[in-house]
Amino acid sequence: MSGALYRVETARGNDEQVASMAAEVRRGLLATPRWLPSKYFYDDRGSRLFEEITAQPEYYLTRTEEGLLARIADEVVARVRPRELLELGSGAGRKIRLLLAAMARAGLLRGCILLDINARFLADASRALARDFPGLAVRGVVGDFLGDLDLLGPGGDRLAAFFASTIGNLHPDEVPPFLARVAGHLAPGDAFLVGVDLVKDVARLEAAYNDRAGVTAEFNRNILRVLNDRLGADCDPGAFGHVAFYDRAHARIEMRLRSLRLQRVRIPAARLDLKLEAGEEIRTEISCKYTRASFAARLTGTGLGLVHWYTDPEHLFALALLAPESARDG
Ligand code: AVJ
Repeated sequence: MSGALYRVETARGNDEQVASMAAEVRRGLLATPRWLPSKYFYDDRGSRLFEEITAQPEYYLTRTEEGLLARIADEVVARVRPRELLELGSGAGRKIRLLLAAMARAGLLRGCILLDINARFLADASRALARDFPGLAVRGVVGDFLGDLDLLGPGGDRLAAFFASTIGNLHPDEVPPFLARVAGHLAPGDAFLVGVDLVKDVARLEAAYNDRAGVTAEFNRNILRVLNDRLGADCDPGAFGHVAFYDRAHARIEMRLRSLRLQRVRIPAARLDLKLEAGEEIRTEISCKYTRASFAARLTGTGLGLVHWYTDPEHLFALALLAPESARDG
């Protein structure tokens, strides 16, 4: 039998993951204002809820990015001529198929690496890609795109991709060091395709994070269930309301959980016993929105330059094609 060509590795053991999560949660919940790292949304239920968000009529991001990618995939592959695709934060791994198909059409497709925080989604996506692209060698790495890039090895004939405007979850100050680290895994001639949600009408932005069906609210509250499951917390998700609004000054959506009453929350693994006032909020996510200029300003000193800025006709979303400066400068 032709064994499907895929393997999945985990960067860190479970105890180590729980210990670092406990430390991060402790630090965030003791800060003023309180916050939680948004990567902890994505257990199996959270990853599924995010997939459900992408199908909501208000959530224009995913369908706009997919439409744009379908239009430009062949052109990007013709420019970069990659043999290996590397996707950061791959999730269900649908968009990557558009690029893999373009690479296959160009006769270039050899390997693909997926990095994602959710082991189950990663294994499912890796298996499905290996099945659907015969001969493709798929490597799945369970990890986080901020901490675990070093597992990805050196570049060369590589196109890296970071879709969904997940880069918006980073504070703008974190973007240049992140891009510089990605640049360290690219060789001259390689490229990095980054999905970027754009500054737009406030009503449209706020609607995308307050869908009528309430899926985003459920996704937001899911982080509390993750605290319960992984850290032995006793959070009551029903005692928190969903808050999402656009902060114009910082050009970002902020998502928060608002305590609906005075309550106590215990998180044993994080050695926390908190009293939350009625109305007190915990920030669970920032989702920064960019313009071409504000995004380009984040590239300074990263070793990456903007090769091309692709956008949809309505200018809702952009795909920025970045490349190591040395490659552009010759
Ligand atoms: C996939 C992280 C980019 O910020 O729009 C969707 C996650 N949060 N609805 C985003 C999300 C609320 C999404 N990212």
